[in-house]
Amino acid sequence: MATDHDRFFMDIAARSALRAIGRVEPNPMVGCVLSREGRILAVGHHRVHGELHAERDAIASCRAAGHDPRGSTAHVTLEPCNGVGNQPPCVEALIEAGITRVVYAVRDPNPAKAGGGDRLRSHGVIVDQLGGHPLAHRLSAPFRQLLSDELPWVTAKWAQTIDGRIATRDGESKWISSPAARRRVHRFRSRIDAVLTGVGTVLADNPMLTARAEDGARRVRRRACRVVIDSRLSTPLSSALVESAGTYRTIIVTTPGDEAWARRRESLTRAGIDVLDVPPNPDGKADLRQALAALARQRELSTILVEAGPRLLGGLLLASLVNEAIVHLAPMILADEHARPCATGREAPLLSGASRWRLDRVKRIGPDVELWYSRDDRHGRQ
Ligand code: AOF
Ligand code: ZN
Repeated sequence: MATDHDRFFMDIAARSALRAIGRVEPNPMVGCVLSREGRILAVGHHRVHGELHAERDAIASCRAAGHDPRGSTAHVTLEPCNGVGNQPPCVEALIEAGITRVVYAVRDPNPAKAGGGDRLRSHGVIVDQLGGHPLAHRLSAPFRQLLSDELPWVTAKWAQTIDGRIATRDGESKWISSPAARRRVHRFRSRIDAVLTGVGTVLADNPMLTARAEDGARRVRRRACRVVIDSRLSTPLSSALVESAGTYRTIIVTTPGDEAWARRRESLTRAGIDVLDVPPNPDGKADLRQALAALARQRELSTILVEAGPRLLGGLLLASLVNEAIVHLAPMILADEHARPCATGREAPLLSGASRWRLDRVKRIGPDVELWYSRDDRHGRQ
């Protein structure tokens, strides 16, 4: 039976795991706490893709601190693995180390690694599952979605005024959020596989979409690939994105068109753009679900940050393709009904037609507020 103590140790394991965000994907982030008689002996996590798993990391630091892990309890955010991959099975490490009880939060959905709980039990280890731990769930949610739906984990980000607008009626949006909030966005970009936007944003803002470590102190971890959804291939060869395609990997997702389209495709390819063709939707535009599936399957992009205008974001939201939203709320009011909202694309006369989101985190950043939401699937997908 899992207790309040178990929840406390699991919190620590989960927060430790989160430190590796952007370094282990597409695999799950995993954390592990070793304790004995309620006292922590060691904390470990899976730090880098393909390297030591959380359990072995915790056991190693336990020994390095001069403690014998024998007779201790392991709290792990994911069921310990039971199969060989880049790493040997964690169940063997736990048994060899003499761990007597294992508490895990989420079952390992990976068929090649599953069954760790039962294997431990067959060796006399007490095994409990601690359910309902949102952060532990979040750590492996992108991995589970990739396995089950073959879709990347999509986070949408936008900055809005108090009255919910992301730009003026003329499209002016520089700047709604403060420099501190924008620096956070740049840091976030260094933790994901791709930044995705629409051709509308490219034409309006001519963005670079790169991860600048603006504070200079923090090392950029991943260089997010830039992705533009551009069904007709209207991205100008003179855009900042195309001109820097030799330096920063850039993908344009499109759908097959006429001869002029084919010529533009050729020029973009020559300019160093990776052009990805996907089938059209009924409106003749690149189908968004197919686009994301192709980015995951053919380009191995498993985490995507969307920084797009209202139509593309609306399209992704309406197709239930957005998992999380990060909203920067700035102390400004436009009070103009033609100012741009974050998402458009349908008529929703009834509140019952609204999709539901859960507020996971609130953080004050200078004059702004950062809000983290995740899609609440308990109310059904919308
Ligand atoms: C654990 N503890 O810390 C992690 C686990 O290629 P490998 O060997 O690194 O295996 C990756 C798979 O192992 C991953 O997809 C997931 O099923 C599991 N991750 N398991 O017991 C860990 N990171
Ligand atoms: Zn493992």
